[in-house]
Amino acid sequence: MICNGAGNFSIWVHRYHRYRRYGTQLAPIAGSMGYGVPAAVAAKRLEPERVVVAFAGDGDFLMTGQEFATAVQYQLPIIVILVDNGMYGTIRMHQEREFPGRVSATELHNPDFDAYARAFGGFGAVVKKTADFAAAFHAARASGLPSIIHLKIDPDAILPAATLSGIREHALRDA
Ligand SMILES: Cc1ncc(C[n+]2csc(CCOP(=O)(O)OP(=O)(O)O)c2C)c(N)n1
Ligand SMILES: [Mg+2]
Repeated sequence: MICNGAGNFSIWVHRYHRYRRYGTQLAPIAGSMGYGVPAAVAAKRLEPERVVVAFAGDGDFLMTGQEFATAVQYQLPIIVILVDNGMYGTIRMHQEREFPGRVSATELHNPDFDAYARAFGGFGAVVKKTADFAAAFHAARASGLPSIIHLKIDPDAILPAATLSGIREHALRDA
């Protein structure tokens, strides 16, 4: 089961993952941030035999990430894939498009999310290169613990087919 909150990080999931079975997607129609992690906790509690993965942005996770404690308390080995670009990327994208170069209140100063997972009694790993992802995912599954895989991504990678710097350049050209 795949769960997600709201933010540009979720676009990759929706664009590249094909949901093949009923009951495999938990996502907020209203676009509310913070939905994915608590949804994963509930899903794993109801369906303990299934693999439950929550995709979260850094901003998204910080809204309800304390529910990781509930996963540990009830021994629910969810896997959170935390996509960290150091910002509210969606909002920054709109800022660059409408007011190129005028960045306002969209940067985030994040904790060490893999250490956060371990502090709660879960499993945490950092991934900085795509090639390292599979091993981290297998280690998370093998741990049997609630897990956070902390992806440090290039902040310029704002959409599958556009960069933040490209959006800014385009907006400056049109201005
Ligand atoms: C509860 C809530 N507050 C605010 C918003 C508006 N909003 C949509 S996406 C977004 C930023 C998402 O940031 P992040 O989770 O880091 O994902 P990114 O876009 O960087 O991938 C905001 C503030 C929202 N959708 N839901
Ligand atoms: Mg972000």
